[in-house]
Amino acid sequence: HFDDKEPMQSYRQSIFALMAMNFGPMGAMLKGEMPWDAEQFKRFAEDLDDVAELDVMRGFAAGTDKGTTRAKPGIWDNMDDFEAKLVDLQTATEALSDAADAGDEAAIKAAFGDTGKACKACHDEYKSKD
Ligand code: ASC
Repeated sequence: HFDDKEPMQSYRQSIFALMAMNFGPMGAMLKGEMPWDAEQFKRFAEDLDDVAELDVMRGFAAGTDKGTTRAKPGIWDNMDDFEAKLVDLQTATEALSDAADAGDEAAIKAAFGDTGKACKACHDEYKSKD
């Protein structure tokens, strides 16, 4: 039957999947698991930032918490903190994209590390491990 929570759950999960699919290859390049390609790296960084700038909060609208995804109920009890962590992520992905454009390896590595920390900060608090 029609479940109006499901579309928003799919929406937010799709956003996070796209984030991971752009973040992952950058990590692989930085670790030497994938050949370094500055143009591709820039593209991943730019797309990651674009995805992070989508209306992520729409995916967490009131009433979309059903306890069947890994999104913890605490999100809906701490919406301001949750949104602040999203803004931190957007700040980090923009800095990473800027660093990729500038092409300085140390700055790229630092900005990539900050982006990973922003992912993790939110996961630690708001994403269930299973
Ligand atoms: C990923 C992914 C995450 C983050 C996180 C970074 O590629 O799927 O959840 O990076 O591990 O700390």
